[in-house]
Amino acid sequence: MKLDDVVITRAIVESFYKKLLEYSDVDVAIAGAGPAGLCAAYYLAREKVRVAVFERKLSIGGGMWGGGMMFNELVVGEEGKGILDEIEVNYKIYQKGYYTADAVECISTLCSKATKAGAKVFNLISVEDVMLVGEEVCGLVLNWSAVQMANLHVDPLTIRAKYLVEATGHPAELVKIIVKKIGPRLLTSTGDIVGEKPMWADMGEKEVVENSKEAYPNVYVAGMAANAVFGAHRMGPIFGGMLLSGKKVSNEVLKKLKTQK
Ligand code: 48H
Repeated sequence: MKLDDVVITRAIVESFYKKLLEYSDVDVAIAGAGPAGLCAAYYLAREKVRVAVFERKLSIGGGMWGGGMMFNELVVGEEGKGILDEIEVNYKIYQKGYYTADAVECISTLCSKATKAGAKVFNLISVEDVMLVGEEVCGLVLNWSAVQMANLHVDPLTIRAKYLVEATGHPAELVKIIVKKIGPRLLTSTGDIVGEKPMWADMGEKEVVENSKEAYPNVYVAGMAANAVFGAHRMGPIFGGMLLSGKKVSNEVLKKLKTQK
């Protein structure tokens, strides 16, 4: 059969816009497709929650590709290993309580699980603001990353979500926007972003799971953003906490969604 170039164009444009329209009003919108954001997306989508993930970069996976200092192997502890079992990622025991997994297998599997469960990942799109109606944060304001990179004056578009998940990593960009625009009214000890503390793997891994919770009404924090917002340690290239954090936030949001019904 002869291929028509214009049919190819129409197929892409029509299917992308259909997808964007379908996901312009969702249950959960996640900012950032690193390990925490993707893991949250998987566990939510698995429960038939409508979830969209917006990722600034061309590639998903955030800081996971590089393992530790570009050695693309990950370490997970005992609890993190449970998630690798659930998502069917291979790992090897290094010594008791320390497991290693291939970073590329882990990201590609996480992404495959999340998207096949129904989560939609929109890459090349940056979250630049939140939608606030009255006192309620109820959506994300989005623009093409290319617009931001070229510093073009182009107005964004907005999508609605019942709940937002901040998973933008160390910079906690989404919560920073909330503090800048709404004021220091977070559910933290100071009301403001408390800030990330120095490296301490054992403590950081535990804290990141504890801190994965609501940080502003309807806004949940996951991954490194959770430790930045609530003020806790970094943990370096051990990734179990990121996965457990994504799962914990998905459970918190699922509870909220159930009480709404
Ligand atoms: C859209 C955005 C925006 C935006 C950023 O950095 P990540 O991998 O984040 P986590 O929390 O899932 O994982 C953290 C981990 O990678 C890490 O850095 C660790 C464990 N560090 C420990 C240590 O001690 O250093 O992913 C965040 C994603 C990235 O892909 C960004 O491009 C994306 O979010 N992002 N997407 N709009 N405004 N800001």
